[in-house]
Amino acid sequence: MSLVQTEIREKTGIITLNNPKKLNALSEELVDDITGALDKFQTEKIPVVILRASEGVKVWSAGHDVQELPRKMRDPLSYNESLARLLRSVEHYPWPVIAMVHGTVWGGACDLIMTCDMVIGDETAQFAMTPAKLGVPYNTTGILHFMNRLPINIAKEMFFTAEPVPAARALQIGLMNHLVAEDQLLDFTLKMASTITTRSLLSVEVIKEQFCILSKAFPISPSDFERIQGLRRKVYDSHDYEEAITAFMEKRPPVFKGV
Ligand code: YXS
Repeated sequence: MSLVQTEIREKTGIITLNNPKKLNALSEELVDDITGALDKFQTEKIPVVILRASEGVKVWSAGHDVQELPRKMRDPLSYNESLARLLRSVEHYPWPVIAMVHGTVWGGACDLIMTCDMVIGDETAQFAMTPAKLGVPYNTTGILHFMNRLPINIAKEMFFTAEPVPAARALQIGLMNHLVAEDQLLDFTLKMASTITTRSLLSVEVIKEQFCILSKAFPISPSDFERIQGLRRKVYDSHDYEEAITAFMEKRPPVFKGV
């Protein structure tokens, strides 16, 4: 039984996250179902995709499935890990992927939203970037997603406070393209999607790919690359990382020691 529902309306593909009992946490299984749906739409040359959660959910997605994070001494966000694979499949879908948000978005799901090409939400939408709460050394490509989309001071505030950003503020800082009333969200999003389907899809595809290439055009020296790897390892090898994951499982606040 798939954890996503898919449909095609007026040449627009819709992928609905549908694992409410796990608050649409981005488990391996859910990630495989989302990437499978994107592959299917790509084969059918569907020119625009809407990524949404089921009607009326409180939580759009609770982020990475914490139960699937390594407990210690392993990079929780490495290149082949499920979240990274999901973000790349959205990034490399040839045509626009629009995030349609009703409900709260957490951690890796916030990065998923930042990787979608556009974001449209209603007044219930909230976005929280949580690695500092979970003792996680976020990865470089993920931080770049936020740097490309938000002023760096705003991106830092999201990472350092891990506090949810409410819808009006998300619109103001440019995290969301549009903030629309809950009862107009789907129609508004479908209307934008159908406008895109009337444009030259070859041109849209090449422009999207150029945005993707240019947004990663950040020269970094091999020694800086290795320094980042070393810094991140210090975190996922730390007491704080192991304590945060354990505390989450034990439903208690973590006690960080900075080591
Ligand atoms: O008590 P049970 O067994 O029913 O389980 C509870 C929660 O433990 C579980 N759950 C999750 N399980 C795995 N991974 C998750 N991310 C996750 N979130 C929740 O779902 C059951 C119901 O949760 P509960 O009782 O807290 O629901 P609620 O309605 O009171 O609160 C909803 C939330 C989303 C506000 C709350 O569940 C929450 O704060 N969840 C954690 C959100 C979060 O911090 N996500 C980041 C995950 S780590 C990640 O994405 C990256 C690695 S990073 O941190 O680096 O960005």
